[in-house]
Amino acid sequence: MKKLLVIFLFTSILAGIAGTSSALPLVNGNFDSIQNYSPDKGLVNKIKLDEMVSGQWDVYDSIEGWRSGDSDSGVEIQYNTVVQAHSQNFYVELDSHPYPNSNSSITQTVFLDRGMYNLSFWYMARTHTPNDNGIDFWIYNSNLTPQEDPLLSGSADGVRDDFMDWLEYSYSFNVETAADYELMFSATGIENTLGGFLDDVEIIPTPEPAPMLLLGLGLLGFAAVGRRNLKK
Ligand SMILES: [Ca+2]
Ligand SMILES: [Ca+2]
Ligand SMILES: [Ca+2]
Repeated sequence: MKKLLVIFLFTSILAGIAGTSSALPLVNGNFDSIQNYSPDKGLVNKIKLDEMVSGQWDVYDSIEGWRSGDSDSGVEIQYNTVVQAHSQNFYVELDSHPYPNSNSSITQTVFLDRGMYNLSFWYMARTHTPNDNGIDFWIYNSNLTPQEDPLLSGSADGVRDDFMDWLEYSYSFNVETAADYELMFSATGIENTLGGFLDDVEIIPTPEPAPMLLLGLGLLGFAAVGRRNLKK
C-alpha cells in the first residue's frame, strides 16, 4: 500500500513536470500540418499539400508556422518519399528546388519568456557525398540577424552511411530577455537538390531542477513518516 503511495507521489511529480512542458511555443514542429500553406499549388509539382499522398513531394513558400527566406527557393515537403518520416507522414528537405540555387531555409518566430529551454530536432543525411547534407540552425532575437549575438547556433551534417536511422540533436539554452526570437534552419554545402532531412523540431521549457527535486524529496519524506506511523 505504501509502495503505491510512493508511486502515486512520483507520478504526481512527473505529471507536474509534464504540465510545465505543455506550453509549447513552437507550431507544426513535426511538419505534419496540412493547413495554412502557400502557394495553393506547389511550386514544382503543382500539388496541393492537403491532397498530397505517400511518395509525393513539392515545394512551398510557407507552411503552417514556418516561412522560407525571401530569396530562397522554398521549403520542400516530402510525404514518406525517400525515407519514412520520423513522425507521421511529412518531413522537410532544405536542399530544395530548383537547381542550382536550391539551398533553402525555414524560419519560425517564437515568443520566449525568461528561463532555460531545450531545442531538439531529428536529422538524417541523404547522400553519400561529404559537404552535401548540412543544416545550420540559429535562435536569435527578432530585431537582430542570425550572426549578431545568437542565443544558440550549430549545425547537423554527415553522409548517409553515418545514419542507420533518424538521429536526435538536442541543445539547452538560456533566455535572459523575454522577447520574440527567430528559430531558423538553413541548408549548407553543395546545392544539388539533395540534402539533409529534418523532422520533429521542439522547443521545450526546462523545469527548474532544484525546486522540483526538493518538492519530490519532501513528498517522499511525508510518505516515509506515514509508513513509520502505521508500523507502530
Ligand atoms: Ca513529421
Ligand atoms: Ca530536394
Ligand atoms: Ca546538397
